[in-house]
Amino acid sequence: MRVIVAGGDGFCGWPTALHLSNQGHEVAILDNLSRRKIDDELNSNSVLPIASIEDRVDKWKEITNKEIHIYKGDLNHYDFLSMVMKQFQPEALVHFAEQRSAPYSMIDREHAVYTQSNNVIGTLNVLYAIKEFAPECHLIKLGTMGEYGTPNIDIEEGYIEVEHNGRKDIMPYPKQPGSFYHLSKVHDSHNIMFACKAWGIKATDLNQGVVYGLQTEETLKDPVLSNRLDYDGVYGTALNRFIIQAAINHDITVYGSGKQTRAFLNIKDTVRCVEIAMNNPADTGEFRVFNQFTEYFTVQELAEKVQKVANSKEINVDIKHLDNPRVEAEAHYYHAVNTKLKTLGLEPYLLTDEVIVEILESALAYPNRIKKENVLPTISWR
Ligand code: NAD
Ligand code: USQ
Repeated sequence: MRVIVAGGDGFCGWPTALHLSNQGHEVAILDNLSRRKIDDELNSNSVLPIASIEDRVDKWKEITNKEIHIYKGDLNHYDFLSMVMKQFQPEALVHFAEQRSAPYSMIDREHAVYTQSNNVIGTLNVLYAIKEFAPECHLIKLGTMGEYGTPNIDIEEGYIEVEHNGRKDIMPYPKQPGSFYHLSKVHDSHNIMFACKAWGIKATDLNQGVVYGLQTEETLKDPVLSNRLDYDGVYGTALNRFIIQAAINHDITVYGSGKQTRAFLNIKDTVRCVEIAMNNPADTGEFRVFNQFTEYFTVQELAEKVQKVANSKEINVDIKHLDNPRVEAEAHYYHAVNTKLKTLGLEPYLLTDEVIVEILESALAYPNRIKKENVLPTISWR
């Protein structure tokens, strides 16, 4: 299949581009490299050094003889996007290309506006570009489990049957997101659902949980292919961040009580979920939603798992409960359905001590790249 991976220079997008290329698909990466510029803005970095997009793709060609095309540019520039769609004629478009940090979106008005305009207008452009230049193209869009929030009832996969005043209907599941970033995903979902209905577009919204891990089978083939590993208070996410904190003997930063429950998956499963969605496309006009996660944990449970594994490696690390910089429920019900991807064949890699050791050892190899001043959270929701 001819597939565009938008956001293919990022943490999820790069390993996905390699995986799809390895499966024999013809892959083009579209990316404006904004994430590398945000690293500069925040004076932050990936724990493992990452090669330029050109060097990454050249190395892949050298090792596998498979070509990945690069389109450097912005989804918000419609002329650029139109050119790419006309030239490449994709059968699938995997859309990772958004500003994905909740704390970044909460810095101030400018960062909230940037996040929502980048994400919402970018996706709107993608919808128009599919309609205009590749109407058969299947859109595989990365959404987030955080769109649902933490309701006091079970979370279904995108839709729920509602009975009201004696009548029944299947409705989109209610959304109660917890940041301007998570809200941008909700706005995207609404726009995509409408475009499917109005124009007959085929779309799958992958409501992904928090991704942990680092490498995949493909990124391990050479250090130049290495994935990025975020740890800072803005882009670092719960489990990876805790492991990197342990690697530098920093207290593990649990926000508030740590009873918050979130859905998680390994990056190795991210790439397979996208492949599964691509190989089993939505129907014409269908807006399909998959909950893309494999397990859920409280933040405290993750901190304790990391502490235990670190202790086994003779690293002593404390768990510290910080005042929660976010506005979120800390004690809540959480039960979410995730059957659709498993029904289509996903066999999850679950979280084991070995997985934690693998990430820990990667971080221990680069202690001097971790900037201690970037570890504590500095952005408040209030
Ligand atoms: P990332 O920041 O590492 O990668 C995003 C990539 O998109 C970057 O390379 C960036 O340069 C590019 N990009 C951003 N805006 C763009 C634009 N307007 N035009 C072109 N390129 C643009 O993020 P990630 O962790 O790889 O996340 C990828 C997607 O998956 C995001 O949509 C995110 O919301 C979603 N997601 C991520 C996680 C996670 O834990 N990382 C969990 C759930 C969902
Ligand atoms: N948390 C801590 N300590 C930390 C960091 C986070 O206790 O040092 C807590 C947060 O308060 C929150 C939970 O861990 O309750 C998850 O936070 P996170 O930073 O790991 O993840 P989040 O902000 O939700 O965002 C990440 C990705 C985002 C993706 C989302 C999936 O950055 O792109 O959409 O995970 S989900 O959470 O399912 O919406």
